[in-house]
Amino acid sequence: MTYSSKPRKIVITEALLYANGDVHLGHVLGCIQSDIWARFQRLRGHECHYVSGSDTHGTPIMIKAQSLNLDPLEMVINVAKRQQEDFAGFDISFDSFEITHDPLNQALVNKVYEKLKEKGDIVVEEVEQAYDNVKSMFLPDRYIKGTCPRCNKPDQYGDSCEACGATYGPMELIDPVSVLSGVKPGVRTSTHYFLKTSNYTELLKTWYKTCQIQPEVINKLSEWFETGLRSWDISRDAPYFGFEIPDAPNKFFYVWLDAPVGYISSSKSSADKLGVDYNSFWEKNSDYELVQFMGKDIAYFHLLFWPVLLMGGGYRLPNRIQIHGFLTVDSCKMSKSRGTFIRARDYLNAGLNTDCLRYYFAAKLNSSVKDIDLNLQDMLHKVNSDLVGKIANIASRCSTFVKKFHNNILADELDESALWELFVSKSGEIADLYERCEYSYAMQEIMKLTDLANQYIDRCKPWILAKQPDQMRKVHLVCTQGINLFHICMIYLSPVIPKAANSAKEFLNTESLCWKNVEVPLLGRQINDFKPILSRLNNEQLDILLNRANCVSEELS
Ligand code: B3M
Ligand code: ZN
Repeated sequence: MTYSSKPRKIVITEALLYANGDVHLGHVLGCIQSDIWARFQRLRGHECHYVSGSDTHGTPIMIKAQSLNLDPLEMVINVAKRQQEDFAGFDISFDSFEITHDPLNQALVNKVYEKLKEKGDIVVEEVEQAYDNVKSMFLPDRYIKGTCPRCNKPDQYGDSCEACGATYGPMELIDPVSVLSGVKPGVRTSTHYFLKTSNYTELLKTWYKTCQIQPEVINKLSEWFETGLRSWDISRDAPYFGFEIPDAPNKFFYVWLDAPVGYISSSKSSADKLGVDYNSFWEKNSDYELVQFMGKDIAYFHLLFWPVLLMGGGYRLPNRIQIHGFLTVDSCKMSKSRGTFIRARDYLNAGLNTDCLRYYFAAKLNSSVKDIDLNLQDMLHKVNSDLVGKIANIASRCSTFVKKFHNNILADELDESALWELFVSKSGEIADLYERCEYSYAMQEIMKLTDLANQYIDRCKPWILAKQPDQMRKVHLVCTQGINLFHICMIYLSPVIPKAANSAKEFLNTESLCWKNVEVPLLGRQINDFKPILSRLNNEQLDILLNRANCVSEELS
């Protein structure tokens, strides 16, 4: 795909987080990926609406609220607020962040449902389901545990065995018990509402051809289609925290129906801020691009069910689905018992600079769905060597002389314009890497430039020239050149390290680090005193972080 340089209009979504727990670094990874993309597009001058929110419905949320003796709505509002603060701590620049338990969302969900019904896409069927007689509720598979019927491993969930991988129905477990009451569930019949996704098989296949989807994911899609699309159960019986189905008292929409519609309702607040109509994002033939970011575990919902809701509801379809892998810590799944379950808050409260994690993730992220590993020692090394040792070093080496001999005024020409032009010429290539979410390659290209800049300063040795009175003009030109190379590198890096980019902006005394300023040299102008744009990470900070993560494991276990 090629992109013209003319202004684009883009709606960017990040998956909505369940409102039943704290944000952890795995969630932060996903948001950093989409945030870098959103910041990059804004920097390029495009109109962006970066939308997310809290997914507030479903059985786990209802149960959690009960266990805390809270009204579920009160709980989710509090959790969503905390989540929003955590994301803000990592400079995730959402333009909209709303909860799905919202009147507009309910109205939109009802509208989609009515349209599907009119089209004959909803069917009603009797379903047998496990029932907890003590709690008086139907039990989702995950709320039933028992011994695996195949390998006899005890304490397995009602849908699959973690030991042997067998899949089965919950009542096939040996000695099944309800996780909620501890008693053996009964079986009851109930009427459920199903969405016939198979009515959309051909339309889905046509959409896959035009939507930008990673090749690994396309392969997965063919697997799903091999057996044909099964109808999707979109109703749940009371008690349930969600939206009641309008023509079916005591039946609720399954959380996965109203959650993605939450992208639409949440986008309204971003649209309002710019004085545009959010309907224009979602109508057929919309002139907005729709790019959706998410983790690999929910690709299924976004590629099979969500587009059916959009088509059924008369909306446009996404142009691009960008899927990322999970976060591992020291090559293992994050684990509370190992103390590697790191919450966003642990990181923030340990006082670590968030640009460090953002840069570390960017240096590892590319457009594949492979998992990303966090190793704190590796992060320390990478951040100290690249951000402090390379990028900040350029500015700190040159700024001293500009301050001491020239009152912080830059020279009116560059020392080596060819080198400056080389930096400028990388703009297209680096932009293309950001566009394609190949951040790790973008970081490599930028770091090659910082190496060239440092080699240039090493070669010119302004600290030696500065001792020779007849070389003062040369010192001025060399340092002006170095500061200009720093300026370009900081523009290239600013989607990734916004805090450092802000300090750089102050130092360079420039209004903005927008992308097109790469081509505008800073000459003959006043700059400010240099302050470190980022300090080194040290082992004490990492120890504080790990201690906090360990405390969380104890609190939770
Ligand atoms: N809340 C699952 C998750 O948090 C779900 C995503 C909804 S996106 C519409 O991973
Ligand atoms: Zn088993």
